[in-house]
Amino acid sequence: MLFITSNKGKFKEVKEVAKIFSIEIEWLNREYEEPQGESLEEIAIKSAKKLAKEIKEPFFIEDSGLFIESLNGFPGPYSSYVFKTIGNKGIIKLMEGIESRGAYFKAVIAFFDGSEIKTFDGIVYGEISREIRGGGGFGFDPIFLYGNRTFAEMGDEKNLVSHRRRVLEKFFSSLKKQA
Ligand code: ITT
Repeated sequence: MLFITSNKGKFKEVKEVAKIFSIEIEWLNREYEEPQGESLEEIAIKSAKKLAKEIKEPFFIEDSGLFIESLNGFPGPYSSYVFKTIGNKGIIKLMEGIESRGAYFKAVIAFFDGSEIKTFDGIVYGEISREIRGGGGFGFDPIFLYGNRTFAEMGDEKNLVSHRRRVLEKFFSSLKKQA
């Protein structure tokens, strides 16, 4: 199964979960333009439709975001841009003095089966930490607390509970049912 992403950390996690389901993943390391949209679903579907014009075999993409509850879901669908601009330090700064720190990661998969596009989602709840912690993972992992550790401190354990793990379980189970 072809997985299109420019994010190496994502690919690594997807490959590990795929192994459990005995699914072989082929990585197409390609950056595609993400259209703006209200939701991750909308963005993922639009991106998959565009890619399906060129790529005729089945593939999937995965769009994720960090949603901070006291910031009304920011950065959400803008996570990639916000990570590149203000990064983890910027988020910690934005959250200074805010006591309510609830946040979640959401991942949406858009799967093109050769004729149609289907979507799946996965969510994990946690909190925004007060400082950057841990050397593992990628992206916002060093500021996302799951229990008393950040995802960046959890090593391989992140991949047992993450939004990505959850969306992949739904997606891979549906593939197995069809096979
Ligand atoms: P592709 O679109 O090429 O797959 P991307 O890095 O642009 O790669 P997203 O748009 O889905 O991926 O990701 C939005 C942002 O959220 C980006 O800055 C990621 O680093 C971050 N992110 C996604 N999944 C994450 C995770 O599991 N842990 C921490 N940060 C994550």
